Amino acid sequence: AGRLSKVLQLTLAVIKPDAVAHPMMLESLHQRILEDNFLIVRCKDLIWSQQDSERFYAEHSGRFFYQRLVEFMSSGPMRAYILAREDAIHHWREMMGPTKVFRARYTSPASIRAQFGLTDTRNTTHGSDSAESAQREINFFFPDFCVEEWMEKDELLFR
Ligand code: RTP
Ligand code: MG
Repeated sequence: AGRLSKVLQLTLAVIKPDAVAHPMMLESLHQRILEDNFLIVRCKDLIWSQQDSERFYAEHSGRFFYQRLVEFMSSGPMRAYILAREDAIHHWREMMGPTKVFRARYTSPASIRAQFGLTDTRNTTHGSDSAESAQREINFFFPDFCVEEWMEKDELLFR
């Protein structure tokens, strides 16, 4: 019971190349992550090859935006985080706001995409959309990180 019984969840968050290119945007997003009580479990800067990008977004191959998405995501540095928090997956997606920037500005003006997004593709951030995606995406970005092992270390927090 008490505070330790709260259930932590892991999610994968990415600051996309459009936001990393702007130093103040990157700094501001990092601050927002801390202010919203996420624990930063891992953080790294990386650049994708076109192949990495195609592999990560394979589920979208065939969609009209696939080519520009793949090119954009391999166009420059990005930052990936493993974040822990109660309800982390849902909370980070709430913070990002809707995918489409126009919709984000209309329905969630305080969201990250509303404030910093440029277009429906260059929309500043990514976040896992389910526990299954989080597992897959954490493995994709951090192949050395073992979710099970990390959770066992903080057994009290995860039950
Ligand atoms: P994400 O997967 O990045 O968290 O975003 P999401 O679920 O909100 O959006 P999804 O439909 O899965 O699309 C993945 C990413 O593709 C780009 N996109 N461009 N109309 C367009 O130009 C368009 N639509 C989607 C975005 O970068 C989106 O985050
Ligand atoms: Mg998605």
